[in-house]
Order: sequence, then structure tokens, then C-alpha cells
Amino acid sequence: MTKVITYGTYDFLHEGHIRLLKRAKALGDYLIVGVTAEDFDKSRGKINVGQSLMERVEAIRQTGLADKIIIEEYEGQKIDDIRRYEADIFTVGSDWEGKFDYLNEFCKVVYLDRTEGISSTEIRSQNQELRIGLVGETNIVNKFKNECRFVNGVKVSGIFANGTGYLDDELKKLISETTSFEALIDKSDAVYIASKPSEHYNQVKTALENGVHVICESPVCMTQSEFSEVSAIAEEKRLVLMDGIKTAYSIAFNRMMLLIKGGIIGETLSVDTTCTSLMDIDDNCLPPHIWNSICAWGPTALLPIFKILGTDFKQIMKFSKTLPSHRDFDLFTKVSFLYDNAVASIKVGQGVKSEGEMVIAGTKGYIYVPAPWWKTDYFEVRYENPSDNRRYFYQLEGEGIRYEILSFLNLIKGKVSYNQVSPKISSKIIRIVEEVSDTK
Ligand code: C2G
Repeated sequence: MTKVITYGTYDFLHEGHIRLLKRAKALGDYLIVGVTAEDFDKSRGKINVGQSLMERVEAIRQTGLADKIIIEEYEGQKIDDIRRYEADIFTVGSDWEGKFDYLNEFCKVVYLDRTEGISSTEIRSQNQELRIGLVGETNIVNKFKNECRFVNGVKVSGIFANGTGYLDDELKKLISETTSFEALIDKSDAVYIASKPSEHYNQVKTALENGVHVICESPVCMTQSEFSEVSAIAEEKRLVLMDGIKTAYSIAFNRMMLLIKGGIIGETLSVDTTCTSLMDIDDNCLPPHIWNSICAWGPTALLPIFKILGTDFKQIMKFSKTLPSHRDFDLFTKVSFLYDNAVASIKVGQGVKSEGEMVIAGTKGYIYVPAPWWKTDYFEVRYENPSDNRRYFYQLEGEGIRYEILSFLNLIKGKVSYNQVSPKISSKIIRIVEEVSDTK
């Protein structure tokens, strides 16, 4: 019996896949098909897979072509599988020509012609073309636009900005095509709002009232009452209102949260985060695009605290250094939190420099995340006995913005219902922003 083995993602199974499987089957008597697991796809840069693993396995099963279906979960598994199942032939489409020659050491390698003119990417794009309008003039808008290219089925519909600010040439050209915020939402299914925090509420409300989904840089609003109002509109219109704290969508951060919930450091007793970026701030002429520290960094710094310890802190103590002539502009802020059984603190600053690290202390050990912790692809779990320490690395492309956009898309498509930044956390973040910005 000649055993043939092949692998694929098989997202939205199509004629190209099926032709490949038929020809693979014809190479022998027994066909093993490896279907890639989501995490394995993500680790090799395929973040857009639209169907779940089980949907893709079921589609392969229904072809009746596979004598055995296995799941491909890790780099190097092909060698293990060829040995385990005593495969005589490994085959894959010609788009991989040369990439698997090393398997010749274990079995015969055959590349079969790829079927031109059809691809999962194309099918995904047709399924879900989402037009996203951009709002704002800072560099983060450039990054967001560039990251949209990595998410299938998403395209930029235009940009509304107050001046060119820090926009790149591509976006500067686009500005003239959209004369107002209303004109932008008319040609968009969703908007990404990165304007000044003081403009968020009106823009978020207008977009939602016009049936447009919203992803907004945090803080989404400047007061809790404004936020509950826009949340109610989103709820009533069944629209997505997403708090755009990109750290929340990074793989490393989410794995870290799961490990903590699983007790890897025991009971968490303290969470300390620091986020600073020293900006050129002139008290006499404050550039409009520079946000104060609690708005620029507060949401990010608060996120792990509220995710790990919850939002029911008992007391807070705050210290801010503000600009002499702009009492609502904090150059540096420290906020300490007292919980029933834990403490926490944030240190944030646009006019100060410190070590941008995060330390999460527990009864069995602690987690250390080096600067810049908020866009990390790496963290350590450390114990009393250093030989027990563990290091974790996770892919983080483009500062994690593409994962944020994908989460937004999946929330809109209804593929996921869980928002990485819950309205409760968003609201508590806004409460802290209010407290710190309250200059009374
Ligand atoms: N394929 C094809 N014609 C197409 C599209 C895909 O022949 N129009 C082939 C691919 O060459 C591959 C198989 O169908 O052999 C599955 O393709 P994908 O689902 O895109 O997965 P891919 O990442 O290419 O799988 O490690 C090997 C990879 O897992 C191969």
C-alpha cells in the first residue's frame, strides 16, 4: 500500500483544494490529510483564517477523499507524522515548490500544480468586504491604515482629519476626497476614531446613530455618562463599539492573562505598570495632537490591572504633575489602587521617562514583562528558584494592530461575541481619566 500525506489550511474549501486532494490520492492508495490548527496558522503568519478548525476538518471529511485526517499543530510535525504513519509520499501544491525538499530524507516529495484563479483569500475578501473610514491626524492612523492590508476583506474607505498632522503621503492625498465626518460615515461600514479624546464622544455618537460600527482609541469618551449613552445606542442598534486598546488584542498579552487565571503565579497580589514616552511639550504652545498622559497611556496601563484584579477597587490615590498653564494636561501621573486582597499602580507620562515594564506579583512567583511591555512578544514567569523560571515568546506583527482589526471584523461578523475590552473595563478606565483630569 502506498501512503500519501499532504497538509493545508483548507479555509473555505474550494475547487483548487479538491483538485489537489484528488491528484494526491491518485499518487497512492491511502491519503492522509493534515489540517492546520488555528494557533499553528497564526504562528506562521496566517491570521485571516475565516473558518474554525472543526469546520475545515468537516469539509475535508465530506469530500470522502481522505482516508485519515490529522491536525497539524507545530513546526516540524510533518517529519513526526511521516515517520509515525510511514508515509511513502509527501505532496503539496507547486506554490510550495522547493520548500519541502528537506523531507526527501524521509519520503518522496512531489509538488503538484496549483490551480490558478482561485484562493481562500479571494473567497474571504468577497465574503466580507468591510469599508473602514479613518478619523484623525496622528501617526497611529498611518499604522492602522498600513495594518488593514494584512486583514482580508477590509479596505480603507477614506479619512477625515483636522489638517495633515503626522499623516503619511498616501493619507494626505486621501484627505481631500472627504470633506466632512458625515461624508466619511456615508461611505463606510465602520470607522476607526483616533481624533483628540475630546472629540470622541460626538464622533462615536454620530457614527452609531448612522448605523456605522466603531473602533475608537481609548478613552472612548471623557465621562462615564457619555460612554453609557453611546454604549446604549450601540446595543440598541446591534452595532459594535470597540475600545481600541491594541495591547488587548496581542497574542502574548492574552496568553499571559490565561496563564495568570490558571494560577501560574498563585494568587495575584500586585500589578504595577509603567508607560512613558517623553514628548516635546511646550507649555506656551501645546501642539493639538499631543494627548495628556492619562489619556495617552492611562487606558493601556490600566488594562492589565482591571483584567487581572477586576474593576471593584476600594480606594484610589492619585498624584499628577500638570503643566502650569494647562491644569488639565498631566505631564506625569501615578495612580495607586487598593483592592480587598491586592494592590496595583500605574505610572504614566508624556513629560517623564521611566522603565516601561510590567510586574505582576503572586504567591508562587511573578511575571516580568520588559519595556515596552504593552507591545511585547515576550514575557518571563519567575520563581524563587531561578531554574524554574520560564520564558514565553509569541509572534507580534505590526504592534498587534492587525489582530485588533481582525477582532473588530470578527465582532462585526458575529464570529465572536467576546470583546477583549469589556464595556465595564472601558467605563472604569474613563472613570480614572475623569478623576485625574478633574482639576477642581
Ligand atoms: N492549493 C492549490 N490550488 C489553489 C489553492 C491551494 O493547489 N488554488 C493547494 C495548496 O498548494 C496546498 C493545498 O491546496 O497544497 C492547501 O492550500 P491552503 O489551504 O492554502 O494551505 P497552505 O498553507 O498552502 O498549506 O505546511 C504546508 C501548508 O500547510 C500547505
